[in-house]
Amino acid sequence: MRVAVYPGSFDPITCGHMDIIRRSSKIFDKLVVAVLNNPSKNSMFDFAERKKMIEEAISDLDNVEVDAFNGLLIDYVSQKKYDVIVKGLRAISDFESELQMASMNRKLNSKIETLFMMTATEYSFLSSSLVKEVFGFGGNIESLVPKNVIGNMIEKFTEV
Ligand code: COD
Repeated sequence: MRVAVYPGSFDPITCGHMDIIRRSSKIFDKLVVAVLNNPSKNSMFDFAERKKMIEEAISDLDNVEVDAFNGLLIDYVSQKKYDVIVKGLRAISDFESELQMASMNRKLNSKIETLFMMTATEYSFLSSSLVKEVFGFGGNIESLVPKNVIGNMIEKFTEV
């Protein structure tokens, strides 16, 4: 069984992330969405909130599950005996840092490959940070995040 890991902060999960999840889940037997649980990282949603939003968004996908990791991604993937890391690529700007991370991960464990999936054109501009910024200034994010995320955003912004 080929298991792929799609790691990220997902603060919050966006339609760009969901596109990569849906497409890569068709290629592998199982896809694990691995959420970085790093309390020192300044995220808007805490780990439990980010994980719950993903679980709700993927509920129709049978071979996708959500897990947590901290520390080095490559250690997590090796310990779990997973096969492949999947990453999304939006633009040339992503390429440099993703190449650096993939090369470092390969140096640390040459058995685990990183596969890149090009973003769908309609999400090529989309990031969690922009979603938060647009929403914070009253912009419409309905086509940018899964439906269940909107309620969480409203809650978060009214509690601030
Ligand atoms: N379309 C397609 N893909 C997208 C989109 C979009 N619109 N938006 C984001 N993505 C991709 C990103 O390119 C990334 O592959 C993934 O989705 C997750 O995105 P984010 O923004 O939620 O997550 P990041 O980029 O903050 O996650 C970085 C990691 C957590 C993967 C990284 O920091 C990491 O591996 N940390 C663990 C520590 C470690 O191992 N460090 C050494 C690395 S060599």
